[in-house]
Amino acid sequence: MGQGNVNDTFLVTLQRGRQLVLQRVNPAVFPDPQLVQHNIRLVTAHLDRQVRNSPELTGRFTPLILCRGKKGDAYQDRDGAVWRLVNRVPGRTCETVGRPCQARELGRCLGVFHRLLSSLDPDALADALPGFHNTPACLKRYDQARAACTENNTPDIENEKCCRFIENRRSLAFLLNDAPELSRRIIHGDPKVANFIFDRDMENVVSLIDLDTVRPGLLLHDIGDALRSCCNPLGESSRAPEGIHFDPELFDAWLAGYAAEAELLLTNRDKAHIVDSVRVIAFELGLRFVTDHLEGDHYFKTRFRGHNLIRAQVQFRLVRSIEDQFKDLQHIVTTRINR
Ligand code: GN1
Ligand code: MG
Repeated sequence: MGQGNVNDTFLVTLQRGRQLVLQRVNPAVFPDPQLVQHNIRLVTAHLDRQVRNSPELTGRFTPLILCRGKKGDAYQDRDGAVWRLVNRVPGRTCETVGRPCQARELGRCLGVFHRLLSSLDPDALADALPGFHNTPACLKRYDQARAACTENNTPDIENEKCCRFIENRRSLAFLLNDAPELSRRIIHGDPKVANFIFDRDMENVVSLIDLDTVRPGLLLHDIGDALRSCCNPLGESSRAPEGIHFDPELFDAWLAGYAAEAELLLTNRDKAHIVDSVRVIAFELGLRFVTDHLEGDHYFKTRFRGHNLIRAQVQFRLVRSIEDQFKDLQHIVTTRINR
């Protein structure tokens, strides 16, 4: 199932027709898959309790539920991989959205997710993926990969373009880390469009899945990540990076949806850094793709050599498009949520 870049996901249909989702957590990415399971256990139980206590959410947000077997909710394979089963939330997924009402729904659902988890202590969760969303560490790892690469072989032209882009924007990697007092909460860690479930008509978003990266983090990590995905109508695996742009209408609609649910979680500092957060997370993801290319494509699944470079170019185009519209986007933020 799905197009995950890291784990493997399967649809299981039982004899009587009930459907479940079976997942293998990639041990090459998550050093301790039992920690991932610990986080998911806490988060799913909390969401389930919260939704039961919020009648207005019935039918509007369906949480994932871990299936329990006789020996617990996880099976550890001989290769170290952890397997788990969850309910299948009926509905549809997509890689991109085009309509503002869909962007609004995506924002609303992430807002619900953040709001419901705001009553759970972030420190109860483990850091199951050290270094994740640590942009300066991503830059450092890129530097190391690049140094190792120029020693061994001659990099190609596309690669060089990406490297020049990174050189010109090194300071971007420190922007969120150096900003004081941004809100730290439990975050999803990977709220891209494909991780939300729409209903059959593609009108309402009913769930947020793929909880491997739930962790303590900045709300702005999630907000930036969600927006870099939602406001890119051509998608992160577009083969034509030249056409990529950051769509302000989708941005506006997403913010309206998020604010309706979770505006109270955001401080003025958070609000002031929303546009920056999108730029930083797009830059960070681009860095991660280039680094994986230089290291030989061992982290993200790729379909051809150079795939990670194209993905990186898409993210870098987004960064540029956000920079070109910076003032307008800041204005949208103030009209939408700086009341
Ligand atoms: C990876 O595996 P998947 O597709 O859920 C990655 C995210 C990236 C995303 C980009 C653990 O997510 O950080 O944003 O690809 N997950 C991990 O598509 O690295
Ligand atoms: Mg994921």
